[in-house]
Formats: sequence, structure tokens, C-alpha cells
Amino acid sequence: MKIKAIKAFEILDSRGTPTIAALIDTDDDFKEIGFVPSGASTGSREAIEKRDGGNNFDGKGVAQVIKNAEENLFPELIGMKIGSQVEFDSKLIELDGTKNKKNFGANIILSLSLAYCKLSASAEKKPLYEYIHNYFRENFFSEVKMKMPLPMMNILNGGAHANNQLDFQEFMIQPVGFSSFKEGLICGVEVFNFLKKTLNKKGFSTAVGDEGGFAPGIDSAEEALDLISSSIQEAGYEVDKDVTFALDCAATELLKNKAYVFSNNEKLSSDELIEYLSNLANKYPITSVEDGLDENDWVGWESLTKKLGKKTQLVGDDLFVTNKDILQEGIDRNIANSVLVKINQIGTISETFETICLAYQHNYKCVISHRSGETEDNFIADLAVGTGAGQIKTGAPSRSDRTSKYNRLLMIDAMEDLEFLGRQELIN
Ligand code: 2PG
Ligand code: MG
Repeated sequence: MKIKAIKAFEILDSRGTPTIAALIDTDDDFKEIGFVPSGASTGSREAIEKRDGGNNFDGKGVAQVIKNAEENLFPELIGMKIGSQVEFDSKLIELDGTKNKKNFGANIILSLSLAYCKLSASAEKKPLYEYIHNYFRENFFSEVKMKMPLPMMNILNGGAHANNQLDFQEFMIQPVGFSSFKEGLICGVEVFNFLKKTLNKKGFSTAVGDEGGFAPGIDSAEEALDLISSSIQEAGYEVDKDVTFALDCAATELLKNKAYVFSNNEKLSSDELIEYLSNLANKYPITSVEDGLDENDWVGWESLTKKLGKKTQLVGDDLFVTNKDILQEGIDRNIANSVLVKINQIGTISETFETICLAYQHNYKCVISHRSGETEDNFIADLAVGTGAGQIKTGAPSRSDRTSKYNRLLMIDAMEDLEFLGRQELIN
């Protein structure tokens, strides 16, 4: 099977911001589309998301990005064989010719890489997760097993994703005490629904933020965690035994002039923020902390990892930006113990595989993640299952951009007899 034609479209993400979908057509008439997500709190070393500037869509249009690729990139890809992701992605990287994909843009490149991966699965007449699994096992990490991921459900939103005073970006729950994905998800959904009731009763808004979680007008992490704790209990579950907490502090967004600045004007040094996080993790069953410190505060990250890394999953998002070279530096310096995996941070599926593989080789956990600006594409559900990552972060069970991933996982779970490890996926 070979590439016959490529067409790309300027479409909208879940925030109404333009993004790209690319359709690859083959000489066997198989066609697949890849849709590209987009972040709000981005790491500075992410691959470049290219935009047109100018007046349309407040400068965020991608029509020119597409036009440039139609003229200078697509013709080079016609006739390429389907089935070798590494070969295809290497060609994209070579044609772009820059380290961070700023020539054509990581957004157009990823749309092609995604569509190509889906086509390879179609060509083999395999479900996408199974194709990914086989390819990843044969070309990257042979010991991997397919499994259902433990969800990290972002049910209370703050930071850059909501219009409230809550400084940390994501207050997530992990249904750790269940023996199947479905039971875990049901628990998460029930807690989400009880949180709505709790917020209603207390007179808070139940409007939702970018990732489908509620965005009440509260301003402290403790208040957020207390509200979620009571919702867990009211839903009939036990805090810690059934459900634990995961935070994304997105601390890069908080750093101003060398201090972490909170909405109450409190300014914390790196050591003080580590102390605060450590106290929070003693008070509440927090099993995972993402971006607890700024992406450049590597000295701080060393102390944070020493202090919390034995008992808490410490996830690098802005810190590692799904880049294997940066992850390698982190591994060398004993920083964090887990990596957030976002396909558009690096821009191709093969490079995503490389990063996951490196993490596995060094015993770092992987959390497959959405972006705050998403589409209906549910590729990351298959990616999580196929690479056996063990965890997925894809928002609240609300808004179709988020539920499309959970729904895909529910279908995979119903079709396959895959293991689900719950708490065992986390450190200790
Ligand atoms: C994050 C993500 C996804 P964004 O920080 O982890 O939740 O947000 O896509 O805005 O970077
Ligand atoms: Mg993050």
C-alpha cells in the first residue's frame, strides 16, 4: 500500500482555536485522518506549533501552514509505502530540517504522522492498539504488555485552564482500588457527579473548565482537596483505599522573577514550595505530582525528587516535553520518576515511542496525556493500551473531547481481556 494523495484541513479544537486534520489516501483506497491537539500551558522546549499570524482567528489560523505544506511537503511523501512509521517520520523530520520542527510546524507534521500510523493499522487489518503494540514491541521495547490504563481524571480545574484563583492547574483523582478499568472509571464518574452536587449545595458555580472539570471560585489547594474528599465519601467510596489524588501544579506558570507567586500574593522559594508540597502529600493521599516546580528549576527538582520521589510519582511535563534527550538529562540527574507523554510536544509518533522506550529502560513511569485543547480524535486511548503505559490523563468525564478517549477505552476493555493494575501502576 502506498500514499496516493494527502489533504489537510483547518479545523477547530475544543477551545474553538484552529488546528489541523490531515487525510492520507492510498492506492488501495484506504484513508485515515489524524487530528492535532493544542496546549495552553506549554513547555518552552516543545516542538513548534506553527500559526499564520495576521487577522484571521486572532492570528491563530493555520491555513498558511497548510498551504506551505501542500506546496513543499506533501509532494515529497507521495508514493511512500505504508507500514514503516520510523521511515515515514524520519522523512518528515529530514524534510523539515530543524530540531524543533519550526520549518513546517510540528502541528502539520503530527497530523501526517498520526494518519500514517492509523493507515498502517488498517493495512494490517488490526485494531489500532494492537498494531501499536506489535510495532512498539518489535521496534522499541520487547518486554511490553498491553494493558488498560489507570485514569487520572481532572475533575477540578484551575491555573491556565480556568477563570478562578486556584493556582494549581489540575486536581485529579485516580481510582486505584479497583480490579477493572470499567469499575475504576465508574467510580471516577460517580465522584465527579457528587462533586457537582457538593459544589451546588455550597453555592459554587458548576461551570466547567477547559478539560471538563469544575472550576469553582475557590483559591486554595486544601479547599479543592477537601471538596473532592467529601464527594468521594458521599459517592460511597473510601479516600485513599479506593481513590487517591493527583496534582498538576503546572508550576512553570507560577514562576515570576525567581519566586513562585500565588494568587494571594504569597511568594515561595523553590525550597518552600517543596516543603509545601511535601506537607500536602502528608495530609492527603496524593499519589502523583506533575510539574511541581518550574521547567528550568533543575536544582529544585533534584531536592524534590530526593524528598518525595520514593513514595510519590513525580511527573515531568513542561520539564521533559516528551523529548528523549531532555528525559535522558533528567534520568542522568535523578530528576522526577515519571514522564508525561504528549504526542504534539515532540511531533511524531516514532519519537513518542522513543521517549516511552527510554522511560521504560530506566524504570520511569509513563502517563499518556491529552492537551487542554483537544479534538474528537481518540488516538491516545489506543496509544496508552498499545504501549502498556499503565496510566492515562484525559480530563474529566465531561465534554466529548474528553469522553471520546474514555469511550474508546471502554470499547477496548469490552473487546479484549486486558489486565488493569490500579494502584500497582504507581510508585509503591
Ligand atoms: C498539562 C496539559 C494537559 P496543556 O499541563 O498537563 O492537561 O495542559 O495542554 O494546556 O499544556
Ligand atoms: Mg501538565
